Amino acid sequence: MIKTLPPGQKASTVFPRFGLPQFANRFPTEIDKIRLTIAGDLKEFEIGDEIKKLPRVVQTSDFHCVTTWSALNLNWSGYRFNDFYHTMILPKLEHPISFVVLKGQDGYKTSLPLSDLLQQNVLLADQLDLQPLSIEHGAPIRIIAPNHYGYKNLKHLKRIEFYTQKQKIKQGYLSFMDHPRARVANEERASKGPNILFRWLYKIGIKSTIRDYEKATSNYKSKALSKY
Ligand SMILES: Nc1nc2c(c(=O)[nH]1)N[C@H]1C(S)=C(S)[C@@H](COP(=O)(O)O)O[C@H]1N2
Ligand SMILES: [Mo]
Repeated sequence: MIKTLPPGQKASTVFPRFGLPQFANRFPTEIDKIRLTIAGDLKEFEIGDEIKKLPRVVQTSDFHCVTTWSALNLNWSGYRFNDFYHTMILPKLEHPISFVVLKGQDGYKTSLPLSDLLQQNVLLADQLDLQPLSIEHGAPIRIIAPNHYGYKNLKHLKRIEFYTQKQKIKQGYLSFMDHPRARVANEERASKGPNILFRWLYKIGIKSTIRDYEKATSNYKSKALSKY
C-alpha cells in the first residue's frame, strides 16, 4: 500500500544525519549517559538514570524534514514525553506551564508549546532500531515529535526549560525559519512567507547539506579513533 505523504514531502530511501549547515561540525560531548537539566520557571534540578524508570515504549513513525525529505517507518524506542512530564515535572511545579524550550549539547535550541509535546506520539527517544542512538541520530537522547518538522525533533538533548509564558529565544538560524509550531499536516514550514516557496528553496540545499554532514561525521569519527 502506498502511503499518502504530508503536503510537499517526498519519501527518502535513506535517513541521513541532517540539520543546519552550521551545526554539521558540532558534536555532543556526553553520548553514553543521560543527564538532563530541568529549568525555567521552577527550581532547577537534574534528571539522570531515573528516567529509565518510566515505561519504555516502542513506536514506528515517519520523520519529515522541512527541506521536503521524509524518512518513513522509523522504529524508535524511549519514553513518552507525556509520562515524563506527569511523573517527573508536574510534581515540582508551582505555576502552570505553557511553553517549553529545548536545548542540545551541540548548542542547537528550539521551542514548542507544552500542549504539542504532550501528544501521545512525542517521545524522549534513546533507541533507534532497538539500538542505543548513534551520534548521527541524537545520542544519548532526543525528542521525536512526528507531527512536527524535523527541526523541532531536537537531538543530543541536555536541557529542558518549562515556562509559564512564551519566550523569545535566539535560535541558530533566522527567526522566520522557525515556525512556533511547525506542524507537518498544516505545512507550517516557516513563520513568514508562502510555505510552497520554501519547499523549492529548501530542496535546493538537501544534497550539499547531506554531503557536509557526512564529511563532518567521518572527520569526527576518525579523530575519535586516532585518540586510542
Ligand atoms: N541538537 C540538534 N538537533 C537537531 C538538529 C541539530 O542540528 N542539532 N537539526 C534538526 C533538523 S533540521 C533535522 S531535519 C533533524 C535531523 O535528524 P537526524 O540527523 O537524526 O536525521 O534534527 C533536528 N534536530
Ligand atoms: Mo530539517
